[in-house]
This record gives sequence, C-alpha cells and structure tokens, in this order.
Amino acid sequence: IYARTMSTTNDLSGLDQTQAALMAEECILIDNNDKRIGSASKKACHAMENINKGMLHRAFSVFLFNSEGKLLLQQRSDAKITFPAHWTNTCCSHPLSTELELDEADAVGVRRAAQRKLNHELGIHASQISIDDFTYLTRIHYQSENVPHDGIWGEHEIDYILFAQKDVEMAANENEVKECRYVSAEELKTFMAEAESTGTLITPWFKLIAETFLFKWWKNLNNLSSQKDIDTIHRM
Ligand code: DMA
Ligand code: MN
Repeated sequence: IYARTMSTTNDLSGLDQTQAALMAEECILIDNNDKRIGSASKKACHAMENINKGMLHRAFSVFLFNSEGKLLLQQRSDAKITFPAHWTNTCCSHPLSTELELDEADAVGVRRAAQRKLNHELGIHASQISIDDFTYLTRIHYQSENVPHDGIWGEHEIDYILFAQKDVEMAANENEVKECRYVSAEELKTFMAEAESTGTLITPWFKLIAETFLFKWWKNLNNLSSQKDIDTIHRM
C-alpha cells in the first residue's frame, strides 16, 4: 500500500479500492456545447493528461433543501480520489453513458443519475425523491485541478444544476460522505467567510456557484421556474 502523496502516476494502486473501482464507470464525453461525442471511463475523464488536451464530460450538482429552506451540505469522505474532505453541495456526480442516463429530453438522464447518486451517497431512497422533484436550472462549464494538487487528477465538466426541496431521511454512505449538515443562507455565508481561518476545505465548483448564482436562486426557492436558464452554458 502506497500513501496517496507517493502516487506519481494515474494508476489506482494505493487509493481506496471502492473509489478506485468506481473509476471504471463510463462517463459521457461532450463538446463545448454539451453535444455528446462519445464516452470514456471516469478515470480517463479526470486525468489531467486528458483534460489538458480538452477532454470534457457531463456532470450534475444537486442542491437539496428541506421544508425550512435549509440547504443540505456534505463533507466528502477522505477516501474520495478528487477533493477528499472538502465541503460541498448536497450531491455531485456524472450521468453515465447508458440509454437511461443519456436521454436529453428535459434533462431526464441527468435527473435519473441524480436520483441514483442521492441513494448511493446519502441513502436517500428513490421513493423519497422522484425525478420530477428536480428543477434543472442551468449549466456551468468549469475546470479545476485536484486539491491537494497532485498534478494527476482534475475536473473539466459541464455541470447541470438541479434544485429540489423535500424533507428526506438519509443514511450516509461513509465511503462517500464524512459528514452532513443543513445550513441557512446566513449560516452558509458565515461558514464560507470563516473557511480559511478554520481550515475548512470547500470544493471549487461549490465556491464558484456560491459566489455567483446560489443565493439568488435560494431566495427564489418558491419560484424556481423564474430562475431557469436552460439554454445558456455559463463559462466559469
Ligand atoms: C463530480 O462529483 C461532479 C461534479 C459536479 C464535481 P464527484 O466527484 O462527487 O463524483 P462521484 O461521486 O461520482 O465520485
Ligand atoms: Mn467529473
């Protein structure tokens, strides 16, 4: 077993074996306009070697609010290969290159993937959140290198933003999630403002979204259709 910091190539030895196995998932490759151009493994999609050549894949970010209007945050587990121990929005992942998750009509493929991953990461069963509970707001195109910087892994995605408001029961999967908490908008602002001094790690995509659209969308939780911008891909 090699320590994470000793890894100098993108082989998967020495990493958490459950997370390493998930690197075989087949993600959807897209062009800059989110037009599907093929598929590649999660491992290939997150290798800086490929990202530096322009490889881009499809992703989603779920923001789940309870009936009090508080947002569920998660802290990623230490086992995650990218951004371990970072605090972030409720759930993120990738629609896979399968017939059901490739379906682009009303972003239903992405919404199916979101339902699948809420169950996998947080133990929120599909009976508690239906694909119609997600509002697809817009898309965000961004790129970032892993933290801690390893020069090996990174993200380059067009990320579908999905909002949902629902009281749910959960049972977090500890291989995925270290901790969860609900925050109000004010609590999140304080949490983020103090992050540097408290040594709290925050994912780059969540930071970007919080610095741009999040609080405006949040204010409009009861009127989300007014916030939809499904034709734009925001380059961030
Ligand atoms: C990837 O999330 C998607 C975004 C929007 C960063 P992730 O690393 O949590 O994916 P997974 O849970 O599939 O490892
Ligand atoms: Mn990704």
